[in-house]
Amino acid sequence: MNLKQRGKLPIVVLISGGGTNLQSIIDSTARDLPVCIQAVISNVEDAFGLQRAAKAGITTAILKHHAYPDRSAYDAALCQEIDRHEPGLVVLAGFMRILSPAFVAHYAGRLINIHPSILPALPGLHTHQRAIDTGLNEHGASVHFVSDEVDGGPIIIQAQVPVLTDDSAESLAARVLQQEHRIFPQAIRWFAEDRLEISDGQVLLDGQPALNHSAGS
Ligand code: NHR
Ligand code: GAR
Repeated sequence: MNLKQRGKLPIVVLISGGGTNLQSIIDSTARDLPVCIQAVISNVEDAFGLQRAAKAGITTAILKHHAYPDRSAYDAALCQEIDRHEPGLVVLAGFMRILSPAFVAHYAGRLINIHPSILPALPGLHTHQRAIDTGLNEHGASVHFVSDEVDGGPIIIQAQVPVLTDDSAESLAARVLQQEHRIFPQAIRWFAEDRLEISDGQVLLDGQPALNHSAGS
């Protein structure tokens, strides 16, 4: 097991896929992000993000949802695996399974997700294709605290990108991912520095509405 490092917030990262957001967090910790990634857990056996974690010397675990009778059994096992690492923050970085209310309650106020749209627009899956199909001019990404309402929890930071006339879902996703790699480490930094609070369903940064900061860096 990783040793916890002095003054650093222990976090656990959940993934299902390529893990470029995980990589941006790993790279930020190698610079000055004051967190220590205790473990990376995937529900998908061959998620490339697991290789990124292993390369960085981070403990990994695979918990396949198919192996459990239902969502609550899976979530209970996931909870147990996460809690072994005693994280102060749990990060969903491209994790593709909806989490049950019991799971969300267990990590209330210390569970965050990055979602590839400017919420409340386009919750759910396949957001890039939907942005194109709907004819949106602007798309982007949001980091939010996770609540029972999928993609409906309090928003910490957002970033906007233009939708170009010749965009495919892939080209648009690549433009959005560049922004994700900037705003996710930023949100985690604010959390680790204890600068975020939730008040009346809204996120405050240093006591002020956090979304005012989204336009800047
Ligand atoms: N859980 C809760 N309770 N609340 C949220 O806001 C959550 C969550 C779990 C994941 C990420 C979310 C996203 O950013 C997320 C937010 C998966 C689905 C989904 O429909 C929807 C939203 C998100 C992630 N998943 C299918 C399911 O049945 C499975 C899809 C698949 O395996 O490919 O869980 O978009
Ligand atoms: C990211 O775009 C993330 O916002 C999105 O999946 C991608 C994961 O990329 N998340 C969801 O769609 C959650 N349902 P990554 O594995 O390279 O970080």
